[in-house]
Amino acid sequence: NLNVASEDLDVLIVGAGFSGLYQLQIFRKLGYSFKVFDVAADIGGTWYWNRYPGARVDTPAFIYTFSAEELWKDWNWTEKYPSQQEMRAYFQHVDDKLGLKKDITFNTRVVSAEWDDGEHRWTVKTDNGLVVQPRFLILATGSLTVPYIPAFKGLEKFQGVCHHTGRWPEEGVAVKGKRVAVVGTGSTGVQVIQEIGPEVGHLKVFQRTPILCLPMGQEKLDVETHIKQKPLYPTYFRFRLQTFAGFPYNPYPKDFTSSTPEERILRQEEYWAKGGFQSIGAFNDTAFNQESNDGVYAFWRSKVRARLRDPKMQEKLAPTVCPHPIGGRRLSLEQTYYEVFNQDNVDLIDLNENPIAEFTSKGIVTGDGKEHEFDVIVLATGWDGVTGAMTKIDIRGIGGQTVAEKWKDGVYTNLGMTVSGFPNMFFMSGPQAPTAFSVGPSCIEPQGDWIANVIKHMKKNHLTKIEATPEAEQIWRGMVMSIHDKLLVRNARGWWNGANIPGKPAEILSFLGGVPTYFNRCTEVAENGYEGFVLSGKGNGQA
Ligand code: NA7
Repeated sequence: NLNVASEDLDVLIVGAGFSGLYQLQIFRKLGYSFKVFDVAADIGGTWYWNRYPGARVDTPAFIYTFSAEELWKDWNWTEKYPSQQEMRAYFQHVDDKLGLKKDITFNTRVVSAEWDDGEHRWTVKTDNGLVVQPRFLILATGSLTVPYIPAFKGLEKFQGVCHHTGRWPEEGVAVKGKRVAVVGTGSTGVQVIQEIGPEVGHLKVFQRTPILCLPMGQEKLDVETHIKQKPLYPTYFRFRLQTFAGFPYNPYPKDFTSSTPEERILRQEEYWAKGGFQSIGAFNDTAFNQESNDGVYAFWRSKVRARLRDPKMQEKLAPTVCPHPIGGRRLSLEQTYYEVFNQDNVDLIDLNENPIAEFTSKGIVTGDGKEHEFDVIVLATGWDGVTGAMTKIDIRGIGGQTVAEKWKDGVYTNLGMTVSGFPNMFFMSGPQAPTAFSVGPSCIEPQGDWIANVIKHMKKNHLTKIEATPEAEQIWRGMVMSIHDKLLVRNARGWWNGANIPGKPAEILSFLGGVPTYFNRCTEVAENGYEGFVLSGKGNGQA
């Protein structure tokens, strides 16, 4: 496939993480010509890049995988929530089974893509001089792939070791006994802090917003457990598409506001003991009712405070008033995060009281004028999420407009997979789909199937161009926004709504109507002959 003539290329897939690999094996089975480009040196996407200390999946591994039996029947996870190293071993296993790597061009970054409306093809260029002209362009570029490093004054002056977590060096960084700073307390910061906390000499955590962490409930898994569980895997893989967030469970069906105080306590204690995201003990009304949200928060706060010795730390990490509605920002799973803040050699610097003024050759100066000296600074400052990987590529559709220009004031898509003005371009795990609010692989497979089915339909009917209509985009955007506006998430700010990136329009970037509703709509659109799209064939007019 690597030698296919450019003008005969059916599909270019950008990215070789879960999404790209899923597409690769589909098109290979269909016998279509395709290429896959990835800037990394190996497969795995997110799990290739995120090699910072403590990096770990926080979804139970048995559903955080491809669903094909040939890929799980002789693969056994060692932990319920596996490490990044084990995720990489999993991807290697997938390659051992399917031999995917031989069809991928690594170390190759796609820098531009231009639509040719005469030929009905894209012209795609890479940073190492490749030029290909696929009929279809599939952006499997991931939702958290473009690191965000704030424009800290003097950052370049620091003489010690400083890395963003998403670009951690393969050979690692020695932190034992060192003076270490962690800037940022999202899910990534949590994992780094609990991993390195016990071994560093001194740790200073620079926190702007406290994160709500839940007990992970980590378990070691033995082969017997897998033997018992595997007969149920196919059922779980189907069920994950029937639940709101693609997990193997649904929200509790009762409202907090109509439950008795005893019911509330018993339910919350029962779920807390389970571990995982469900341990927040959310009720049916927690996402939209402030009283329910406050009640769930009060329970969480009491549990976390009980683990912290110092009342000042209690207030910093589990404040009296919830920093944002529960469900408005992503929760995180922890194992020993809070215990780290009981250590004598750990300080928390609240950036709301004492912001970062500048970086110096020795460390970080805070607003109070104090210089904090470090050997290592970890930037756990997040990502230009969901849209960043797409807007970074110079993608020019009809009339030469770029995706970045089109989305300058807000995102427009049809079904969270296509963009009007950008024919024959599909994206996975991107904006206005449920991805950020669900389990990655749960959405990737049906999105991948939907896209492959469109392409199959077009080839079968000798069609060469498909484009979403601007009207369909307006309707889809309206639906995404109207669901969001009913939920308390509207009062939160973070990567879910782009508010973490200066200058990026702050608006919800995900479809929050749930996984089943989303895919039912996608299926309906296909069954109605791709309503909301215009399909045509080169030389044979409108279809
Ligand atoms: P997140 O969740 O976006 O967290 C980034 C953290 O960095 C967060 O605590 C931010 O504070 C902090 N941050 C960002 N900019 C600054 C500046 N300028 N100064 C200080 N602190 C800053 O990214 P993660 O990588 O942790 O997690 C991303 C996802 O990966 C996660 O949700 C899971 O889905 C897996 P803030 O909260 O904005 O006040």
